[in-house]
Amino acid sequence: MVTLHEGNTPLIPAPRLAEATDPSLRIFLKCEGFNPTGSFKDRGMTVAISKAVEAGSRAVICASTGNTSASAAAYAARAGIRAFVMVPKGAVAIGKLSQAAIHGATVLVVDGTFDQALSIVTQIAERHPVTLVNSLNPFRLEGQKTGAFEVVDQLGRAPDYHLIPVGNAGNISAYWRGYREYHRAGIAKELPKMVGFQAAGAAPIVEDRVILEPKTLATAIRIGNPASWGLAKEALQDSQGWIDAVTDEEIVRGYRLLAREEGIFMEPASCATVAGLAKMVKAGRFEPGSTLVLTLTGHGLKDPDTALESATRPVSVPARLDAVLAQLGL
Ligand code: AN7
Repeated sequence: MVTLHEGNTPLIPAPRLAEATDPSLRIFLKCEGFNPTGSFKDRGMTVAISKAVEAGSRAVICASTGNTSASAAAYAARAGIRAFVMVPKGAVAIGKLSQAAIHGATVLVVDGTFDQALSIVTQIAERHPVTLVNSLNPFRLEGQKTGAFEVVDQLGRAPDYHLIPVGNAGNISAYWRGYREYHRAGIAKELPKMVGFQAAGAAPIVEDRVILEPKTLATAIRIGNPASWGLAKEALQDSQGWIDAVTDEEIVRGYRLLAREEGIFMEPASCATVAGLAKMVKAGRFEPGSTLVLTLTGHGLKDPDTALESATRPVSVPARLDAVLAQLGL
């Protein structure tokens, strides 16, 4: 097994989010940004890379909005095999790019979208001796479903609603599979309603059409033609859940709220769930007293640029006591 001891991430209560939205709700945050490479992708990558090595593969390939490439690069390094990653130009957060680079992956920046890159790497993996580690690789979702197992283990039950950001739509599908398996095994008596959120400029499932030029500041979910579209629709239908879109402005509001009120710094795509929480509470979509889990998919340090742009700027001061005190207003 090729592992960096991923998983076992904390499920943290979020009373201030409840206060800010609906105090009757019990809200918990599944902090997937605390995985080894800073995102939930590690749960799937440990399985995908282990199975690739088992099958004798010496190289893996993926297209990525950033986190998959960071995870693939790290696990390939751990396994001693090569990683080729393709990312869209100008649309990947700097932390993710630096991870892929330092782990020794061959990084190709494509002048196009994630969806175009995914189509290219899929064709390459069909014809050449490299293993595709995008979530079209079935072992990825098998690993990612453990997120749902852990939520039930930690909460002692399944939540009433599970809120999750949707990009390529693998994770919502994986969580639903996990919940169903635990339910079938009798470990969870309940099943949650799965509630997905896409960014308004990149909401193909919400709008039920391919988006050729997706746009959002949440670059992780800037995806116009999700690979697991069908599985995600099944998850939404079977769980009696739903999917909605949140604007970049709402995402940034959620991003700041989470960081400032709960002390948890997650990247913008993750905060589509916080934005979605606020929007759905306003729309009266949650039964009062319900238990909610939000998957926070990636760490805030992945994208320091957006953090600085979204917050009060640091202030420069001369190295003098009076000048510092004047700034502090004490
Ligand atoms: C932080 O890295 O697709 O719906 O190439 O990085 O399972 O795709 C990332 C996706 C949510 C969406 N939050 O999950 C990639 C990539 C973060 C992400 C998603 C991603 P899926």
